[in-house]
Amino acid sequence: MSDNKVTEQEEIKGLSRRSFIGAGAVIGGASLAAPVMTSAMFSAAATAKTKEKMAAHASVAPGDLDEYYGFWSGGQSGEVRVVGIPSMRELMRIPVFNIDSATGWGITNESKAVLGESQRFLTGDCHHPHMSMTDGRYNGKYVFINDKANTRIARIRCDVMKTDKILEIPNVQAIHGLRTQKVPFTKYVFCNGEYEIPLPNDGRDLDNTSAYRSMFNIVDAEKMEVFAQVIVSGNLDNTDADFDGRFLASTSYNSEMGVTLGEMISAERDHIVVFDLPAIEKAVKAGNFTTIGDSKIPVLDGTKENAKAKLTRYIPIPKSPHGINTSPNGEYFMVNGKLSPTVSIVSIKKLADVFDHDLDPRDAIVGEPELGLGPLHTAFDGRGHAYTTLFIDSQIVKWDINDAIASYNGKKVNYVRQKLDVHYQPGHNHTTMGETRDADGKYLVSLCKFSKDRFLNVGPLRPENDQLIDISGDVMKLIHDGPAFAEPHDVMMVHRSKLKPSKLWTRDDPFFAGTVAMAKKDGVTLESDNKVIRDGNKVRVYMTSVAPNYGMTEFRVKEGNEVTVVITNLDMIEDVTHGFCMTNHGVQMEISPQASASVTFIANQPGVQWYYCNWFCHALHMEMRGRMLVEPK
Ligand code: K7E
Ligand code: CUA
Repeated sequence: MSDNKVTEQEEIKGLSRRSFIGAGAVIGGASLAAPVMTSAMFSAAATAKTKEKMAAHASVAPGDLDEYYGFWSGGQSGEVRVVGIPSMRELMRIPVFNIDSATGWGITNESKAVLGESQRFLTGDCHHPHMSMTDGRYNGKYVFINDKANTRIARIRCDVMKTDKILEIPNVQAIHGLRTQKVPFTKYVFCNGEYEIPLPNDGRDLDNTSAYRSMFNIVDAEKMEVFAQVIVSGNLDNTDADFDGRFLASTSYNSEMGVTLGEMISAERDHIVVFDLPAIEKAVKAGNFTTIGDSKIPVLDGTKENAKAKLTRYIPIPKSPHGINTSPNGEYFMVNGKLSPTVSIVSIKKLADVFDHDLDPRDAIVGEPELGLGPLHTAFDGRGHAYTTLFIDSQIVKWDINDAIASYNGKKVNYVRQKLDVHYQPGHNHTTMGETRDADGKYLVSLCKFSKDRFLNVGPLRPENDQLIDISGDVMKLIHDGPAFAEPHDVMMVHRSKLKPSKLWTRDDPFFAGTVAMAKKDGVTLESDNKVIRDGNKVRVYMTSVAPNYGMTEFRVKEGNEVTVVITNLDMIEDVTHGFCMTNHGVQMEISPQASASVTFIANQPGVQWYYCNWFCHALHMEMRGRMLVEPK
């Protein structure tokens, strides 16, 4: 709609707005009533000086620390990344659903214990990282993330920034939307099964699509076990929780339960499903549930047809909604229209009347501002503004929530405050602390799906572009382009005061408790012993490491032995991480200060096999190596 207008940012780049893929065709003809102010109307023509000023704003000087931790979904890479805000410097990668050559994730015995049965999967598709909360505020304890590819969720411990639990969710397919309970604390993690399947999905009803179902999943956050599953009408996409501890709401883009694209977008309206958590807990407690196949998980009927159970309510929403976001004042669920140019504002207060006093569900909608083409996700600044990504328009639209509600009530008022071009096609956006009571309105990140011409060409596969936007003033300002590999989808940003990561491991950490127990059985003291234990065909090699030495520079095994190498890093100095790599065996791992790590492999090649430290630790790091002597059979 502002195709011929030049915004401040584009003037800076000396570019005019690019037209992009013809996605507009999907909803061609949608009219947009809201008058629009572009950035250009807010500021004088941009100059090189403005550009300099903006760059200065985004930079954090060498040696200075960022103000926020960003937890970035790693998309199809299956990992989570920690990024400093506002520098956008990548600080760490936390392997979750992937195999990681640097840390040995998926290779070490400790990580395999976390992966459990699900280590048979080598892939992951992460979308939604969300931190645990207490009273609607981040508590710095865990970050949870979904795996759409293999129907799992994982938990990351924020003290050591390692994944400590992975859970496969049965009876559903493709976990997509995920949120943590905000109030009173994160007792549960909520996640949506996106694709509809027969229940149980054991070969029955292959062609009987009317028997397919999606389910909402409630997971105990401490135990990492499924507490209950709720069958719904339609499918489930994204979800969010209220600030009262009562309602959850999920979007459904396929209420038709179609199996082809045409069928999925045939109805004029889809819906959101609102779940009443205390009612669900009560039903489970009362034993009012069934189970599916040999799974013992309580399954509740929350379909439209079972309205009398009062577990759920369905609110009609324009066709194919996508993201859903709770405003940080706890008043509204914002339902992003995707195929509709609107966001539907659902009053959470009125939801109580829908459940308790049979108010018409559609009456819970108190606003439906028209914002632009392809609204996908909304973020907040804590000052009454909402920021919605417009996928098709390639813009972030900033709008005033109260004015949008007033406009819905017939008042002539312009609720759109600004539209800022982003590059290009944004999916999620997220503001600093914006999903909590502490929303501080400082920065917004726009996760753009396409970077096209923003960076040097790196071949047909391009990076995404995660753009940093300063939202602290009246006008949004784009201050940084951040190329990122493998579609992040979503991100959450938490003030650094909320997190206190450890500098060293503590020796009693549960992460390597299994290894400690194994050593104890072998009569080995990990902190001092360098010992080989022979147990039939199995050989366990225990050694210490202190830069630049391994406690053992050779050990002897027989061809075909199953060898477990356990290393305990005795270094007490921050950042002195050692590694262990057995050449030609596909084996390597990280051992950070005061940690124990272990790896098991078959000594299948007779001869001299050198092992070495593969994390640079000391001037004599190259010399930190030893020999595995393998006697032929
Ligand atoms: Cu919009 Cu998976 Cu949150 Cu992608 S989802 S954008
Ligand atoms: Cu130890 Cu490099």
